[in-house]
Amino acid sequence: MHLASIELRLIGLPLVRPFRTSFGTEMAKECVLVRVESADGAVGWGESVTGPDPGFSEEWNEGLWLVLRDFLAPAVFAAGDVSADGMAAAMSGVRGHPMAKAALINAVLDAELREQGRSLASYLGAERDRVECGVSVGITPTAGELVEQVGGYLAEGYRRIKLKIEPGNDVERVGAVRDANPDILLSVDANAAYSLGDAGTFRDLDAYRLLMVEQPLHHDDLVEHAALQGQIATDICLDESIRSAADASAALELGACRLVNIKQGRVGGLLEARRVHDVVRSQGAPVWCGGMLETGIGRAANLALAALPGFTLPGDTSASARYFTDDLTPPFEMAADGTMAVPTGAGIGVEPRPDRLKVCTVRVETLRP
Ligand code: OSB
Ligand code: MG
Repeated sequence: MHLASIELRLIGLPLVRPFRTSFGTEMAKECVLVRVESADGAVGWGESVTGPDPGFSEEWNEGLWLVLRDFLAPAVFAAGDVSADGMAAAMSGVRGHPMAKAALINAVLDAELREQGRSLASYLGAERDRVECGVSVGITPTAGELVEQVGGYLAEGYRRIKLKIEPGNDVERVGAVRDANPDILLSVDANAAYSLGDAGTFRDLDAYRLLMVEQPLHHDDLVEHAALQGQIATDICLDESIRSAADASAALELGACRLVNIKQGRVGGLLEARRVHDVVRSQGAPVWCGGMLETGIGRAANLALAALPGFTLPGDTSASARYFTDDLTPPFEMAADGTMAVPTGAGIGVEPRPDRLKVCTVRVETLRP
């Protein structure tokens, strides 16, 4: 399709509770929505997984905005007739910036699929119409509050609990949650807060039968993760370190992890995410769908992806109400059995509600050829 416009929109939605990780505290979801419109009037939406600062990755909202405005949008306009499939090549003159590329590729893919009347889930090769939901629980002021929050999520039906940890808030906290819930699927996510010298902490965590430990070490490292995996029983899952199918393949080959968290935005969009799924599956390892506290736009895309056959563990695909009192889209709800329906409409299957979009918008800029 020929793109007539690319609209960038910075948005902000308050979170129902602060979300604290080893790299910071978020009080609100702030990201960039990309809306593309083709010359024929087809419209598509993409949501960035960037936040207000480069804490999780090198990319962040203002940087993403500039690289889209000054480099990626001009490259895509210059390419003329583009398809989602050909966009990585059209944007290959820009090194890195997978999150910026993802937001634009996903928007074009959504527009194409809406035009064809085909759902994203069907296009990607989904084999389920519902997915299992887990929930990611931020670091709380006290262990008591953590046990209480976990109890609330379990009562709602969540099928896997993931605890954020950091040095000083780890073994004891995990022990408290495990003692209160001997049989649940429980995992931890360190967001790169530890070093190889902390291997003893992870050997202590082995006692709690965790499903996995996510990204214990440096965000960019595979070699040290392989060394740590050799010293502990719990499976390592990588998040930050995996930015492409090639990274995933190398990490498994090296023994740096035994499973992979796929966040489509982190790997350059839905098409590369499917390649990560395929390569990890072919190497015999499971994947699961990560999250970045997405609004309904990003959540819809994640749910379609999570319905692929290699996603064999519950994802960070929680209900809208876990994040927002009022989502950008009609709310995604989880059934009492801890599953959520995969959208069936054309493209991602949802659109922002105009009234909510207006209230949540901080800034808009429309780019044209
Ligand atoms: O590491 O998985 C992470 C949120 C923001 C940044 C990084 C991460 C997360 C989460 C939230 O864990 C998962 C969700 O969207 O519910
Ligand atoms: Mg993570």
